Amino acid sequence: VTGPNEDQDENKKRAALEAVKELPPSGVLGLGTGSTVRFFIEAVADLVRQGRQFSGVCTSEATRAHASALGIPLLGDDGPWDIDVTVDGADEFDDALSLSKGGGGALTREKIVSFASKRTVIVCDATKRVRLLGEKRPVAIEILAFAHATTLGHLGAHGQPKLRMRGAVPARTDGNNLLVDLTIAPTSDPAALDRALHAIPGVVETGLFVGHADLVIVSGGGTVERVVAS
Ligand code: A5P
Repeated sequence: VTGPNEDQDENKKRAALEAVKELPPSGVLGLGTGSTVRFFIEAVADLVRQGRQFSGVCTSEATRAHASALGIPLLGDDGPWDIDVTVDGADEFDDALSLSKGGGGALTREKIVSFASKRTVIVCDATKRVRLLGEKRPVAIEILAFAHATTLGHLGAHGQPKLRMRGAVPARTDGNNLLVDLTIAPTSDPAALDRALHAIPGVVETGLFVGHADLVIVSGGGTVERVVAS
């Protein structure tokens, strides 16, 4: 039986496996978070079993649990690290390779690890490609729990903010903060929006990644495309 979800999973896997070609012979890898990167982490574990000398820096506790169970040597969370390449997923990307991330709530650690990396490679299926960020998905924002209702009010100047819930209680990040999903008017200037959101006290980090991605590997319609910034 095939269905849309299976196709999407197949595309996620194709993109993730293509990213293996971007790895150095050995070195430090930033390990992203999400359902697409899971396939990449499995491929790295296979390489480690074959004797390749990789160690990983994790962008979430979920990734740490997965990578550690598969036997990938992992570095601690404190840094500093000398990361050769980070491979991560995205919720949306545009032609300039600006990204919207954080659907899984790991945006802050993801941004720190990407910023500390020589290269960042994004892997995704074709549903993540947009003309303007904000077209399909709200922008994820990590905020402090303290005064969160006040922070939500300020975020309201930029769109419709919604506190992310997990059942009856607010969702918590690995840093024990809260998450907001901000529905915005699709933007051609995500850098300006990122700056404006950062100016609000209580905002820890945003899911807008501008100038982070060096390469997006996108799979869909029977092909795997490598997109670099236009
Ligand atoms: C995690 O918080 C996110 O930034 C993920 O990288 C992003 O949501 C992509 O996840 P999927 O690969 O599961 O779509």
